[in-house]
Amino acid sequence: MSTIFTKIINREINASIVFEDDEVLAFNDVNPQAPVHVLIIPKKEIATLNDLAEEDAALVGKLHLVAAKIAREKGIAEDGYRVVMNCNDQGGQSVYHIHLHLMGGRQMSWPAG
Ligand code: IU
Repeated sequence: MSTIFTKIINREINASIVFEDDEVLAFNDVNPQAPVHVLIIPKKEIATLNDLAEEDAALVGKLHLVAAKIAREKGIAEDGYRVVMNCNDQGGQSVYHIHLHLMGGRQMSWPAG
């Protein structure tokens, strides 16, 4: 089932886009939890981490490569940052289209809440 992220991909809803290619889109989170908070999503609709197929392995790897590229561009690579993907309700997932959160620009705490 499609989510609001498909509307962002299709430009039916505005987002502050920071990266795009034929497979991946990245945009600033509308409710940032850190000075840098970017969501990196595949254009392919995959609801949760549980729904990944073997054929998605390269795509998910690419999400991480894009995260690292954006981190470098935003100047947070050296100090450090966090990349996280929430899965289902107890994991804190609210939009059921997989996405990496790239967060940085402040000290992260651990364990995550
Ligand atoms: P989550 O891991 O599924 O909880 O993350 C969803 C994120 O999507 C969350 O950080 C929201 O602020 C963000 N978001 C957004 O950037 N734009 C939107 O239109 C909606 C959610 I809805």
